[in-house]
Amino acid sequence: MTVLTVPSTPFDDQKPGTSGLRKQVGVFQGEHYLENFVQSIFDTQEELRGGTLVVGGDGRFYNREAIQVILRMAAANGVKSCLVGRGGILSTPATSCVIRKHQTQGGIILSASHNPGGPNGDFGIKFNTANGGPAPEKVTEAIFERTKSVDEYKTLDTEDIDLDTLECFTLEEMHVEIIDPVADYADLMADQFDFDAIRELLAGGFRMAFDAMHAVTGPYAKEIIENRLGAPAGTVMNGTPLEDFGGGHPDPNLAHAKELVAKTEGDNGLDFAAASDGDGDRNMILGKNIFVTPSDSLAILAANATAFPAYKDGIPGVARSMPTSQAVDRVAEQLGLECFETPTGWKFFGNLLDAGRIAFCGEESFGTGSSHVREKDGLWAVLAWLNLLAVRRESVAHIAHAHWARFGRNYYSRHDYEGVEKAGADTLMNELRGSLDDLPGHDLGGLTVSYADDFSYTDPIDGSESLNQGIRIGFENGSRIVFRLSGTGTVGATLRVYIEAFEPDPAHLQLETQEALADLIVIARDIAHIEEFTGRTEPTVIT
Ligand code: VG1
Ligand code: CO
Repeated sequence: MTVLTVPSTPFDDQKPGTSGLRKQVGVFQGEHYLENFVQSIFDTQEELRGGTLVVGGDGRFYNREAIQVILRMAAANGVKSCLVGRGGILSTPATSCVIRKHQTQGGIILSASHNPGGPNGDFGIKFNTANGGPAPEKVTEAIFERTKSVDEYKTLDTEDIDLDTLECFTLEEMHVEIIDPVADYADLMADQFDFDAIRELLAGGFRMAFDAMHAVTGPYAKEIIENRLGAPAGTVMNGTPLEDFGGGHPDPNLAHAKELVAKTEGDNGLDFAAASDGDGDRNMILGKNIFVTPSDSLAILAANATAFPAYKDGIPGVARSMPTSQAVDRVAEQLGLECFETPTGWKFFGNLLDAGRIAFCGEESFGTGSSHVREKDGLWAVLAWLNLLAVRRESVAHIAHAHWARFGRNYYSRHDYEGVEKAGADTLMNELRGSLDDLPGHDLGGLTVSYADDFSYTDPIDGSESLNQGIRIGFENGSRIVFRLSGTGTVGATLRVYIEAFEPDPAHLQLETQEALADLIVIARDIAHIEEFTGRTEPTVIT
């Protein structure tokens, strides 16, 4: 084998964030940028030598070029075989599924998830370990350390391979198999849920839509929802993955999936609608005239776990990321389940899932999942809701209202201040951090602070510690405000403010969310001096 060793210079900005390394496309197109990061993966993940690697992405601009680069480098670095999604396509949860099913040594996912794509958009790369999950912090730190000194990379001088036919190739000594990106994942979904019951529901006049947002879930949703479950053709909207996601933000929320939301409104609104993001790991759940917050969705699915064939005997426990509302905590308490609060990012659920301590977990950022894979899974959540609706034969609104009546309601909203100046955002967080010690016992806007801290987490399985994961201010009445800076953006800084109020009174379960949270929103703005440090009077996006 003729391996080329190409000299390069290390970059100082290749630290993975909440979910992999994300940069504007132009940065990744820069000479040796992608190569240095990939070489750092091979240099630190020794089991890949002689092992099998899964490679795929969300189909965004630069996906195909990056895959060719990675395949050549994999061969030159002694990887024995690669499984590659046809057309370079593999959703994030499908990658996790393929790694686990074929027991590979890991996978590389090319995606910047919900960030816009296209030549002027973002690109990203992420390494998943043999359990199918995002690399834990000790792995991403080792990769980052290596990027600081890597000064050459190994590759081959070979032609591009054809990514579009289901065939096997060899790249020098490495075996490459182009696989159907959908088949293994669709089979896994059929094992998890009662497809017969869902088929019956869909055949009985139930009206739904799924918006793939021109991103990766189109082929998955068409195969599962239309072909296997029999929904009418056209149920899947925007179902062809495009390199620029049709110019939109492939982010399923009330701000970016307006067309879909409109279909659920009014007397003739659809019974059910859902959407997923760029790489297929997020989900948004809507019913007729109702939006189910991701935090509520997690709580409702956890409370109904035995409705799903894969969990008919119940679940051991649940977990949520710290800023996610405490709705699921109430379910865990009533049902006697273990409940964990982890830092933001799916990588923190991996150990708990592997150890069998939890089966369901979720994040407020439209992420929900279970132990069937080690990533959050958009279509899994959509199918879980369909399964639940098929079993209960009640509307989405009825299920949500009944849930609140039983467990109380956690009103919840996230306010994002996107693209603010980094220095101002850092000062805001530092000032706030500095004021925490004095807050407990104090009155803020008529509410008494019960605790104020900068969240830190010790993994209960391997003892690893993660500090500075976001500022929490909790009040005696159960309300909570959380502040943190995004770790996925590529321009400036994004301040996220998470606001939550608990309401047990059955007479107050139907308020409008922003109204129910109005007092807390003012407290949050004042205590953090948001206008002073960001120059903004209003958030960019409210979800
Ligand atoms: C955001 C979300 C976080 C999620 C992460 C990756 O991170 O808040 O909950 O795990 O995106 O999701 P941040 O650091 O920007 O708040 V995805 O679908 O972009 O892979
Ligand atoms: Co995503």
